Amino acid sequence: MKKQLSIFFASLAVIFLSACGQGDVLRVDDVVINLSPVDGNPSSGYMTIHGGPDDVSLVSVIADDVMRMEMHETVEKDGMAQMQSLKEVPVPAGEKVKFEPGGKHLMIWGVGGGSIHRGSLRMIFIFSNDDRIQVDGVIKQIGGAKPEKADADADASDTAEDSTS
Ligand SMILES: [Cu+2]
Repeated sequence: MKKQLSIFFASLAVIFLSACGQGDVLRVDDVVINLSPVDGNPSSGYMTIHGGPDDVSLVSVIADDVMRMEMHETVEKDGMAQMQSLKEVPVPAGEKVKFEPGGKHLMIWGVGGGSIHRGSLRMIFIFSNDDRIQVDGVIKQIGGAKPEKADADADASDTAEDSTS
């Protein structure tokens, strides 16, 4: 009887250990879209991806309320910053992958007025293992600068309300 019990506990320990190794959950957070202050220019998107139990790749990011969205990376070539589009972004198991200014980023054209008004954009991140993660990205309006409109008209009122961000 005693021997059976210790076998029972031994196998229980194994179960706990393996559960421990799978503690990493593939997820996306801190999704922020910096809305371009200039109409027609692309906005940029940033986020943090947390790798799950397996190596995967981010293969696409989509949203109903945009015209176009691409994954880009800013790289330096001969002292000049250049952007190249990325077909997929590896997300190793248990590791963090950041999209941030000066590095990988989302380039977003034509963010819909409804989303801008709500201040959030519903996005779906699609991974190579068929995981689809829906996240509402926070839309931030860049305070102040509206270079093209500044002297064209006097709509400074709608830039003023977001100048704190
Ligand atoms: Cu870009």
